[in-house]
Amino acid sequence: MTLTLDPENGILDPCPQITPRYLSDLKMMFKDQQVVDEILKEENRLIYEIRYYPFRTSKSDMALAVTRIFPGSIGGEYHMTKGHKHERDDQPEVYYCVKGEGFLLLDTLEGEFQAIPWRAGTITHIPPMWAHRVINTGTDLLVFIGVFHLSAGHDYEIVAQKGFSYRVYAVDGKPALIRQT
Ligand code: M6P
Ligand code: ZN
Repeated sequence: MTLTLDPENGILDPCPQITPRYLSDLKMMFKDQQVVDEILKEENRLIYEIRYYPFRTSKSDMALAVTRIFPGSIGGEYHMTKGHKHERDDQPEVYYCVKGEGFLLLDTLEGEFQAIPWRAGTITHIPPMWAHRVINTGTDLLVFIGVFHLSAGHDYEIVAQKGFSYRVYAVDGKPALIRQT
């Protein structure tokens, strides 16, 4: 199976499934809930979209997902993915940044944390059991590819409960990692 990705806009062809993520879908992930509520009164902003393709074979299934995060911030906090940990403890993932700039946050949610600076061309292996979240700190679209086993599963609940150790804010127009207590 061969797919085509337009690196300029992150459009995948063919693409059987597109999942849009609006502010209302990741409301709880941003720190400033008052600002979230104020924005939601005006508009339910589209933060990012996931284009998904499952590669099904007789023995082992993989999946590819292309995510396009639009630029912007909520209460000074840059647009980001919801972030998840895999339900299966033995499942890693590879992320490849196709376009844009930002950070990949990796967090065990039990004290260990890494922020990987990202730009077009960066490839990061995400080990099993590490939660992962991508932040768009640029003024343009951030596009990245994720490749993982179809059975890995997404645990969003644990991320919502425990939270990442750091948040990424725009401070004087530049990204700053702020430790969460
Ligand atoms: C990558 C993959 C997908 C994931 C997407 C958005 O493309 O890891 O499995 O759905 O990023 O991340 P999230 O699910 O955390 O919103
Ligand atoms: Zn994942």
